[in-house]
Amino acid sequence: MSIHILQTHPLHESCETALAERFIVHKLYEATDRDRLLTDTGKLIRAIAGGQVSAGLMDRLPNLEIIANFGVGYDSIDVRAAAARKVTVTNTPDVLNDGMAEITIGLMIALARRIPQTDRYVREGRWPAGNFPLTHELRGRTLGIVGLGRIGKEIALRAQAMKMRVVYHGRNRQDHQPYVFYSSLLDMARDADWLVVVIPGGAGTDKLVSRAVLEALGPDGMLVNVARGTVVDQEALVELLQSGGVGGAALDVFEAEPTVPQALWEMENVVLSPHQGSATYETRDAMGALVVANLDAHFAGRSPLTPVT
Ligand code: 8YV
Repeated sequence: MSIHILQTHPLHESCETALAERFIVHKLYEATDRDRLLTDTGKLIRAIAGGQVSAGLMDRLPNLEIIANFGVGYDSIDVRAAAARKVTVTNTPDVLNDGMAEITIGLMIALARRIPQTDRYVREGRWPAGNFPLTHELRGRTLGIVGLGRIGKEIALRAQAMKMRVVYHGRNRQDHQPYVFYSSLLDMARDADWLVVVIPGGAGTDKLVSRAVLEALGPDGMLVNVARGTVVDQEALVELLQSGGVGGAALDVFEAEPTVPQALWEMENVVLSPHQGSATYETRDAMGALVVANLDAHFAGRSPLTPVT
């Protein structure tokens, strides 16, 4: 029996190949007339591969059983609407922890040592006229991790290799973690030199890193966001970076991707990255394999490997 699935956006190549071997795949994002595609095939669709799934889209798919998201963050899926319709949602946790932690430390070093700027300095032929200004180290600084989850813990390990002191804020104290816990994000921002944001996006965390938190981080403080743009008050961040209220920022995510505020392009105390956290062959292959494994398990009558609830 052939199973029809809907793919909502482009996926990593190895994932698309594996899906095509198993299922009849309808690509919503390639349809010139999406409404027509949903009218013609909506009743056949039993699974979605990918995110960006609203309640309205689910309404067009009366036989939908499972949404297999390509990503650990599933804030682009209306999970409440899915639960109400008894539709399973899966994500791709763990397989991206190392890749995410590597880019986070990379962004921190890039920001502290001004690596993009020094590269430009050499390419622009400015070195013969004088040395690049001195920079700062990570060693000895306090890193406040906002969200000590699976990825946060990998970042904490690597930050200690940089000889940093690690503290964290989250919903709960984690008894078996060796790092100091702050129940107040504001207090942690005040005490930390670096804030790394690695919490899930969505309504519950919208602008959690508020103007007040950024002001508490202060003129010597550095912000790194590898989570979601929505988690930080981006407008306040831009203003504080401009005025010197915050020392610097390394940003992999933005409020309205792929749009990055022009003001940030012009700042020397900022490192910009186009949502590269999981963007390696190793991690994307593993994420794709997990999407497929979740669908395989579901259609074989077993529980999916990584349901979100
Ligand atoms: C990807 C991500 O950029 O896992 C997540 O939550 O944001 C990233 O891994 C994204 O899912 C790719 O589509």
